[in-house]
Amino acid sequence: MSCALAALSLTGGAAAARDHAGDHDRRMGWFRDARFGMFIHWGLYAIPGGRWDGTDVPGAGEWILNSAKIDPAKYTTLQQQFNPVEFNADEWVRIAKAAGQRYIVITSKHHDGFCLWNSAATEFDVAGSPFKRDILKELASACERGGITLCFYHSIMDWTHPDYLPRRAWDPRNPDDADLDRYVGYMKSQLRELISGRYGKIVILWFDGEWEDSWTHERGMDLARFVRGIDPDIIINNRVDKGRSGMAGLDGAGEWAGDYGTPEQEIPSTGLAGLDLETCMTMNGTWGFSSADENWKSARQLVRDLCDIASKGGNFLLNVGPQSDGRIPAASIERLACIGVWMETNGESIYGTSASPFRQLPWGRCTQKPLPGGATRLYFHVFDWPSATANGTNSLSIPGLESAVTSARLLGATAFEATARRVDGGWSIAIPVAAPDTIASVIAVDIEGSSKVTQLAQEPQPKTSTPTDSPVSTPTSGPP
Ligand code: H79
Repeated sequence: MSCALAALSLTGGAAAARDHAGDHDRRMGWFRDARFGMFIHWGLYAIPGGRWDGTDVPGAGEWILNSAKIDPAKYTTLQQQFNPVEFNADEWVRIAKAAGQRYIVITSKHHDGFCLWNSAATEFDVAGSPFKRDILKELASACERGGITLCFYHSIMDWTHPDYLPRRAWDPRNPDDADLDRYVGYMKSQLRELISGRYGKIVILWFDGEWEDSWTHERGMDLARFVRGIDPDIIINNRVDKGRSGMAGLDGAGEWAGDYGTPEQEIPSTGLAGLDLETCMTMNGTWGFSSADENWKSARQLVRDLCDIASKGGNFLLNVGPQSDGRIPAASIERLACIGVWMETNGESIYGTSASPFRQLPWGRCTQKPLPGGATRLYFHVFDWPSATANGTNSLSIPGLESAVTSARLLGATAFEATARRVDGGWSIAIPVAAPDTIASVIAVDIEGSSKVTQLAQEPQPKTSTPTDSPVSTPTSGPP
């Protein structure tokens, strides 16, 4: 297995939402601890896998109905081909756990309207396919067995439902018969099926496809209220409402429904005080399976993205797009396994941490965690390991750290004793000549009290890419 493949760096605007309805901090405690999850985009679109009528449709995975301007009546016939005989929910859960992921967010329904569970409200579901099995039920059982938290992505936009509006421009159905209020009733009855206990406790409802004009702030507020009426503890992302601006997904100023912001394919340049966020990202360029898309990010870059996001106080929701036979692509499994090896040693620098107190560090990132008795542990993620001196010693300088260091330790390298000394303008930590981990070596530094840093906290940081990373363009998904 190779862990040093091509890389991608992403930085961008911040994203968030304010919703302190009910007990926001209590329901977000789990989220802030979890930090790393698996996104799963799976549905009928895995069958064409980005190809339609014999040609690759650029950028198309889960968006193929839209990208290739397919008549919904034709698209829905894919249901009769849906038979993923290799689907094994326990295997998916094993892959997520081995990567160090604490939760799964799976598409109960994407924009195409196809439902991965046996829904009483529609025939356009897995029960009406040759496969018949309730995928969400099997995944819920596997998650329970494996100790993984299950969450659902549910699209507001629906390209095939007879009552959803607006229709795609090429959709030949007469829109006069459609009734959006009736569609909302349909969606609510489906959400009730999904979050009333049949699939265990669903921790996050992840809405999407809210940006069309037909979806209003009032509808968003009403839907959030409806969901909380069924489960007051459920976490809801900001896309239930209109409170995002573009892919950065933030309008921190407004009073929008939703517990957290959802930057898509972006890592905010800073964290935002009081606003939770979760960056969702693909490993190649598409969310749904695409046979032609080999533009994979390296495991190294993905680990660094995880560190970068954690240093902003956010979660990382990393996507897989299973194939039409039910298997997660081998390239994704490989990368997740590499990340898992890194997490095995260094996971404590990610889980349950909060944002960096440093405005910028020249060689990497930082997270922090309170220790009992009021002390603090800082975790330094060193991407660019310093060069050793001619006499064979090496040191890492931590500019701006004013707090008194009480101990320093290299994660995964028990033989080496890291020592710290105060220097002008910060601290210097004695470190080994060679980096213990070529992806990111982590140094845990305990300090007295809470962190005191002379730089201002949380201002823009440089990109995460290093000279050896080959630049690739930011992947986007969706309408061309
Ligand atoms: O499910 C995956 C994608 O299929 C879905 N979100 C991820 C998690 C997605 N839906 N749409 N897109 C991605 C791209 C949409 C982009 C735009 Fe827009 C819609 C551009 C203009 C309207 C986003 C929303 C930016 C501005 C408003």
